[in-house]
Amino acid sequence: MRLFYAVFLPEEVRRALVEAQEKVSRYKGWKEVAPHQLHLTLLFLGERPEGDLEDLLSLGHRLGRLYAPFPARIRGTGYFPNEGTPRVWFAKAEGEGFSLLAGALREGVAELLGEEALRAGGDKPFKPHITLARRKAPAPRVPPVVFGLEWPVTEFALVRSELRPKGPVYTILERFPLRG
Ligand code: 2AM
Repeated sequence: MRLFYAVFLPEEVRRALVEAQEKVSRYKGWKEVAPHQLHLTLLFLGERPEGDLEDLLSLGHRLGRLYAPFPARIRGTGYFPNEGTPRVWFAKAEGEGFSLLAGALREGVAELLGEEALRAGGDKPFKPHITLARRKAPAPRVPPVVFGLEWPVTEFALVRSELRPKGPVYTILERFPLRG
């Protein structure tokens, strides 16, 4: 199972991001992420054996009990990579809780499944973002979009990703409410 931990977005935030996605929709080279799939990845785990699920679920619940809801903001957009040809156009997210949770998940996963389980996500520093579109063919950059979005993050989730010809399909396996 291809797995990751992520935060999904409330309807009003999603609506604003979908509006921004219209900026790239006329360029064939950009493929937008479907509205219901918009998310912020906390930790990408890659392919894991089904036997790991129990540990990953209990880690989620344990951290949910430990961490409190926190405020998040989105103010602008950016590209990965920033220089040269971009692959991903994203909305930049801010909120201390994202890094705290991502760090705690890394630590927890390493403890339960070994450092090896962190390898899939690579060793790039954690940059909280919501991918809005992926570049599949030559397409221009779009001017930055400015947002004034703020919302409370009240839960995160363990998500399964299935790679299909039309693009990945994400299924929430379990939600972990933040009640710390
Ligand atoms: P992205 O949106 O920036 O591509 C599911 O693939 C989620 O995990 C996506 O949000 C993706 O981020 C993230 N992710 C992080 N590292 C990844 C990796 N090495 N391969 C695939 N997805 C990764």
